[in-house]
Amino acid sequence: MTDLDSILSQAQTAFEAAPTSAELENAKARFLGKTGQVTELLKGMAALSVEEKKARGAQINQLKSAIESALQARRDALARAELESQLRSEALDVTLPGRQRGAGGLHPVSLAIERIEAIFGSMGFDVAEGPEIETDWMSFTALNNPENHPARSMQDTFYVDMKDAQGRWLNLRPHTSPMQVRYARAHAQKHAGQEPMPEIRVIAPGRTYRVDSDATHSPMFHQCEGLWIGEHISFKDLKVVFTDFLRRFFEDDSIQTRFRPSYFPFTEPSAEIDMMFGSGPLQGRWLELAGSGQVHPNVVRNYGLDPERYIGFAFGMGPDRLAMLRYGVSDLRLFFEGDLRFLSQFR
Ligand code: 2NM
Repeated sequence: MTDLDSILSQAQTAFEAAPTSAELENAKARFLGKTGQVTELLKGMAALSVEEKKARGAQINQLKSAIESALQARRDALARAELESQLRSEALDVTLPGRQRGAGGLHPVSLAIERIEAIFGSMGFDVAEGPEIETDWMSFTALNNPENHPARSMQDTFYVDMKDAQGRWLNLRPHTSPMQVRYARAHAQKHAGQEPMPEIRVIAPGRTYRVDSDATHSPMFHQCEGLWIGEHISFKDLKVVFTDFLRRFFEDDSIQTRFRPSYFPFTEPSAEIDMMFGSGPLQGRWLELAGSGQVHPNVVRNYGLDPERYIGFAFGMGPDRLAMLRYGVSDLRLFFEGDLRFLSQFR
């Protein structure tokens, strides 16, 4: 191998080994630069005769152009590689679906409560609001629960480890009745001396709490109670109002209702309300749906009203259960797990 062949192969090896354009240009300087090997060869020709210069010059020029084409080949290869890696890193799949901000939606239980409020609203019922932490008197005493009633026990009711300003123990309300007691007392006070007192027509939807947890009970659940008090409100009105409500809630005029005698401390007489769909997958089965009754005279007295004059009915139902029936949900716990795959189906 001549000295020229050796330089060419050194150049080819150096160019191939250059990983970037910048390093390739450095390698180029070692062969073609001012002090590069080819330039040094040309300088070395000064001492040669004219004949020798001709032959040697031609060989060196050949070497120079061979090195230049090796350099150009490597430049092209590096440029291609750089372009390819840029294309890869900036790749854009225009067939991907666009990114959107997800639209929010109401929880199915909220949807059920909205339906309940709209239907009772159309029948002249106001919507009560009230605190979730209550006094013993509001949760139990006002509702005619005796001092030793089991509902007051810690097995059934969550107590708050705190007393109010009057030194009364507090609890997480086990039903929404306290909202109705507060509403009725405010109503009685507001219309004191007015003849006749306008009727009380109100529903009380909201969160309630009991020490209970399994497939059909959650320690936090929802209730919606209703109350209609006037001078001539009877059980017949309860039957009409509640049956009409159910038919509108489920959009099914073939729904039938049944009132079964029962017991609650706050109503006398009391009844469980069962319903039966006239069509659909649940057709022909009685389903327990609500409790109800004529408000007990002691409770009417606690509203601040004369039970000899004012009478009416109350009922209580579970919006969670109504939502399960309306939307075909089989497990109550799904409502409270916050899983968007479940919840977004109700948007
Ligand atoms: C129920 C069942 C029956 C009810 C009673 C009252 C009040 F305040 F008038 F005493 N509110 N709600 C009631 C009656 C609730 O839930 C199963």
